[in-house]
Order: sequence, then structure tokens, then C-alpha cells
Amino acid sequence: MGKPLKKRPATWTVTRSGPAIGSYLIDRLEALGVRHVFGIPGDYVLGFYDALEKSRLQIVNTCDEQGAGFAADAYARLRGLGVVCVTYCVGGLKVANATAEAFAEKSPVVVISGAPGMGERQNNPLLHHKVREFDTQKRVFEQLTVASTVLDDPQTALQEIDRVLDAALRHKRPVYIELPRDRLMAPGVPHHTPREFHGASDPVTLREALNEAVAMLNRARRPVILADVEVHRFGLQKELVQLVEKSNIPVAATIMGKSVIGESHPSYLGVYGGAVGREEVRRYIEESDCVLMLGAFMTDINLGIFTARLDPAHSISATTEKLTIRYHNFEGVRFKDFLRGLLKAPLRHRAKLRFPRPEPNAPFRATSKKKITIRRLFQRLNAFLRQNTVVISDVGDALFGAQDLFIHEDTEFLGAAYYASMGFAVPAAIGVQLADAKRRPLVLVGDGAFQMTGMELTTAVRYRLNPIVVVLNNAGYGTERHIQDGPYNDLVPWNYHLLPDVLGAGRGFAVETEEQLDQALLHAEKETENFSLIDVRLDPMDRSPALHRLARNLAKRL
Ligand SMILES: Cc1ncc(C[n+]2csc(CCOP(=O)(O)OP(=O)(O)O)c2C)c(N)n1
Ligand SMILES: [Mg+2]
Repeated sequence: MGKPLKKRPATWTVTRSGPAIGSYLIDRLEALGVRHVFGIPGDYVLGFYDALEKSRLQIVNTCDEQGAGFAADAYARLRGLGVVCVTYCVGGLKVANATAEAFAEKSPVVVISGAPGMGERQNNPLLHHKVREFDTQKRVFEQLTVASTVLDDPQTALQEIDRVLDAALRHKRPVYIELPRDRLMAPGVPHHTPREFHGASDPVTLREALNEAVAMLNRARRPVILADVEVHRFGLQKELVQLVEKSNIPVAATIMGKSVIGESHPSYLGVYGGAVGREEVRRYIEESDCVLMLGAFMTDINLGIFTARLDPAHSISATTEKLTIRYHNFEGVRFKDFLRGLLKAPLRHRAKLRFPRPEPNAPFRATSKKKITIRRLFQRLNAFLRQNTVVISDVGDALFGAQDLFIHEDTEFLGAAYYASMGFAVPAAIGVQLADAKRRPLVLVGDGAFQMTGMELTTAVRYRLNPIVVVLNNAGYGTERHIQDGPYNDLVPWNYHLLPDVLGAGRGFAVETEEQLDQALLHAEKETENFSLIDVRLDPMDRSPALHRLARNLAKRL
């Protein structure tokens, strides 16, 4: 599945000066845990591809750059850093959307783009792929990343690589590195040692913040924790569980944060999403006298299209960008330090509460000829989840219906619930499985989203990956039909289940009834060599309860 690791990378081109710029970049990526680079080559980046090919990193060719961008995003979410490498403008601008998603959803993706050599730029010639100026692409990416650089100056290039990679890790957001092709082998400064950055909280402010938060939590009659995506991105899931167990304060997750805590945990309430989520969860959170929000993004989808009612007077909100306790803002406190500080603080240990919740993995008994519905599809999928499953939901009812999936302790749930670009899920499955070979992706994707990036199953075939892809085939843009319908929401139907014939591998299943779904999943589970595609034919107007509630609220805003 990956290139076997050679003993020592052959990439260091040591000269009398420092290492070659391209080699240094490859070495830093490797040192930071990267093993795969997603993308499509082009002449401006071919030299770097050659250097990658000779290194310990494995190039993963996708069908389209956007697919590479989504794959790198998912890879970054699981492994801590992902890389997409493309050619100038024609490739780079195609990853703009995926980079925007990584920015919005806090995923540390390094975008590396080849570019015309500095020597080729004199007299401003009309070189192929150039848009307006030589820096047009760089300027676009300045808007989409947290740091960007052009490695045009060998004197500063190594330092710039350090600065930009550090920004990706620190902010969990994408960065952009442009490599003019004649700088690839240019030696950087000699004796450069990678700079390690260590940000720390201001100790006095941290103490003040912790004192105020602990006093508020201890005073509260019914405190509750609302955990979100940053807990996941910063790898603080264990600390979250410790905090919950130390205090017995119950915990809910947002839609974006689903799976930050195993949903079978006795103190887990469920997903909170204002009027869009389950009513019992909403009531518990909104009636609480102290909501501790950890890494929470206050997006419209997370807040159920702003139907959530969270009173700042009863809230503590800690994120990597800001710490607010009631109406007080604290500067210079790191999210990690605050969470770890709470673990050591004298928090009141409360009596354990038990919450009713849907029975996980309730046995599913298929009724043989009964037409499959969304509700029954998710019930069946619930029983299908394993510890090593990563559920990846695309936009649409794949995401909303999945709110009712019961995610186990080690199961992961990935989606793009904030930026919500269709087409994330299939390429993300490639990134997930290469990031962690022990994982098996269960992709839930609408037919509309599948028509955008489903061809990345080719990449699964090429690298022998085995995702199980469930296409929620409702013959159109179902989510939009429930907001406002018209012929623009219809799709040309594909025979999705025949795709294995086209791709030369994989298994396809067409599912109309409950029994066929049952059988297809059983076969798919056993098909470990290749991908499986299950085309689930739904009524065009069928929808999950969450989509029903969401569409009603969205329609009001048109
Ligand atoms: C790239 C992109 N284009 C358009 C949209 C707007 N949009 C949101 S949901 C949706 C329909 C999704 O259709 P499908 O993937 O079939 O899922 P369904 O809603 O039918 O479950 C569209 C077009 C989007 N979110 N992303
Ligand atoms: Mg659809």
C-alpha cells in the first residue's frame, strides 16, 4: 500500500553550500510524519516529482487535482499533515477549492506548486499556464492559507520552509509553497538547522482563566461540555475523555465534532445542532447554567442554522484562537494548556448521570421485498460499523442522516460540515486509507456529489485500496429539492453499480430493497481486495429527519 521505507533518503544533495531547496523540503515533510504526496505532475513541477520519486515519500496520482486536495485534507486530519503537489495554475487553481475547505475546516495541508523558473521570467514572457502576472496564483493562495511563500531566494528558502510548515502545524490550516523550477536544486544556506517553534501560554493569564472557569463550573447546577472539531484536530480526544470522567460533566458534540468522543461513552448526550439536532440534547444544552465549549466553531450548520440558543452569560468558550469566559476575553492562552489545566484543577466530582439514547447496533432484520428508505439505510449502517471503520460523509443526506449513526470509541467520522463542498468523500477515502492502512473507509455519498469526484475510485484501484462506497441515489440534488425544487435539481442517472466494469476492478451492487442492502453489505465487507460500490436507489423525495428539520430552516432564509 505504501512504498517500503528505504534506510536513508537519497534526496539530500549536499553541496559545499547547504542542501538543495527541494531536498530540504522533502526531508522536512518526512520528518513531520508525511509518507504520501497527492497530485498530478506538469512540466513546472516534474523536477520535484523526480526528487519525490527518489525519496521515501510516495507520490499518489489522482484523476484530478481537486481529488488530490481532498485526499490530502483527509490525510492531514488523520496524520497531522497532508501534502498536495501540483503544477502551476492549471493544477494549482484546481486545488483552490479543496484548500479553501481545509482552511475553513482547520486541516493542515501543504500545497506545493511548481512554477516557471526565475530565469525564465525576465521581460515578462507569455509562458504557458500563466494567468495575469507570475504571482497571480500566489496571490490567490494568500487568501486561502495561513502562510505562503515563493522559494525564489536560496538565502532564505530553508528558513521560509520552516516558517510556513510551522504555521500549518500551529494553526492546523493550509499553507502554500511555490517552487520556481530553477530553484529546485539550488543550494540553501549551509549549516541550517530546522527551527523548532514552541509557543507557550502566559502563565498568569492561564491561571486567572482557569480559576474563573473552575469557579463557574463548580458553581453550576447543570454544567455540560460541548466538544467540537478542534479537539480532534489538535489530538486532544484523550484529554476530553479524562475531563469528562474526572468531573462526570456530560458531553455533547457538534455535527463537525461528531466522533470526538466515542458515542457509547456513558456521559455522552448526542449531537447538538440547535433545532436541527435531537430535541433532548438541545434542551439539555440550552437549559444548562454553564456550557463549556471546547474547540467549537459557531457555524450556521453547527448551530442548526442559528436556531441554537446559547447564552454567553452561561458559556465558557475555548478555541485555539480565543478564550472567552462569560463576557471576559483572555489573550495568550493556548487551547491545549487550558484543557490540560482543567484536568489538573480542583473540579467538583459530580454524581454520574445516565442518558437514554438509541440502542447502538440494534439488530437489523431486513424485510425481504420492502423498498429501502433513508431511515432503514442508516439503521442498517449502524449495525455495520466496526472499530476500524472511518465513516466519511459527503454533503447532502449522507451527512445529515449520519447524525444518527452511532460512532464507536475508535471509529472516526469525517465530513466537511462547515465549508460543505460536494465531492469530498470519495477522494477523502483515498487519503484516509493511505494515512492509516488499518482503517476501512465507509463512504456515504449522494449521487450528485459522486458525479463530481467519484472517478477517484480509479485511484483506489491503482493503489489497491478497499473503501466501501454507498451512493445515496435519489436521482438528484435531494437537499435542494427540499428547500426549493426545479428541473435544475435533476441528475442524469448513471448505472453506478456498473463502474467496476469500466475501472477493471471492484464490485458493484444495485439495491432496491432492504434484503438487497443487507446482502450487498455482507458481500462488500468480505471484498477486501478492492473497492465496493453500493448503489442504493431511494425515492427522490425521501429524507432523513435531520434533513427535514434543516431544510425547513434553510427555506425560511431564502
Ligand atoms: C461543489 C458544490 N456545489 C454545489 C453545492 C450546493 N449543494 C448543496 S447540497 C446539493 C445537492 C447534493 O446532492 P447529492 O450529492 O445528490 O446529495 P443529496 O442532497 O441528494 O442527498 C447541492 C448542489 C455544494 N454544496 N457544493
Ligand atoms: Mg442526490
